[in-house]
Amino acid sequence: MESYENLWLWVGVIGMAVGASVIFLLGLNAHPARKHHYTLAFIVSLIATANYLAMALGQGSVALGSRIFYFARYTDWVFTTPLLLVGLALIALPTFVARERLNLLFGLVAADVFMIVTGFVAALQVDASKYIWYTLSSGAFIAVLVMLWNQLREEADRFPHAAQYRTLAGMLTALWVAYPIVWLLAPTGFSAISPSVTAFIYVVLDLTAKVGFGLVQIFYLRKESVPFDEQVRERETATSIR
Ligand code: RET
Repeated sequence: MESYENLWLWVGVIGMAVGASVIFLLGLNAHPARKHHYTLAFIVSLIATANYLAMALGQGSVALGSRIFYFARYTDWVFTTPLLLVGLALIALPTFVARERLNLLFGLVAADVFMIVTGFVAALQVDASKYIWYTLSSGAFIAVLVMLWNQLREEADRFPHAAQYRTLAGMLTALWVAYPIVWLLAPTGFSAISPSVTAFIYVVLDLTAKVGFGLVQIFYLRKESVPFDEQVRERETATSIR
């Protein structure tokens, strides 16, 4: 059974590497006004490739009490989850508006980084004190979701990607909510599921939340003949929109 755990980590390496390559190739002929979306999605899958490689090679984990602690999950998430949120925010808002919403963007990124760092501290504990950190991390997660579904959704509603934003935010919410549940069921929590089942669920979630989520965004963008920023500039004057 344990050998399957390693198999799932290699599926992560290959899946992320293939995802990164596809996104890179699609980015080669991307419209210059949309290139940053490809760059973000590419960096996310590249970071995941490296972290999955470290885990598959046995370098991204250490023995902790009776379990193996995969610290590389957190070195992945601490970089990739903020980038995923910024990518989503740049679907909601044209870049020239996003520049003026730094408070919201920094708030999202800060709450998200806080969530991953406190989640990392939770995973490091071998006694029940981990649930204190877990609760703190969950509080930050709720803050992220509140910002996505209140402030950012309200902003998105003023722009042409309102519908795409809702779909993507819905996809993100459904996938991200699964992580703290898996964490609780996994050896990090109650050990209700084995290490290999945990590795399997995480790799499915990670591939969908990174490569799948990136490709859906790219698909939306490629369907539009006029890039988002230009659509907004054409529709209204910059001053009336701000
Ligand atoms: C932890 C445990 C502590 C409580 C909470 C968590 C949330 C983790 C999340 C991770 C998302 C990861 C993604 C990865 C890449 O694609 C740290 C599991 C709330 C939401 C999207």
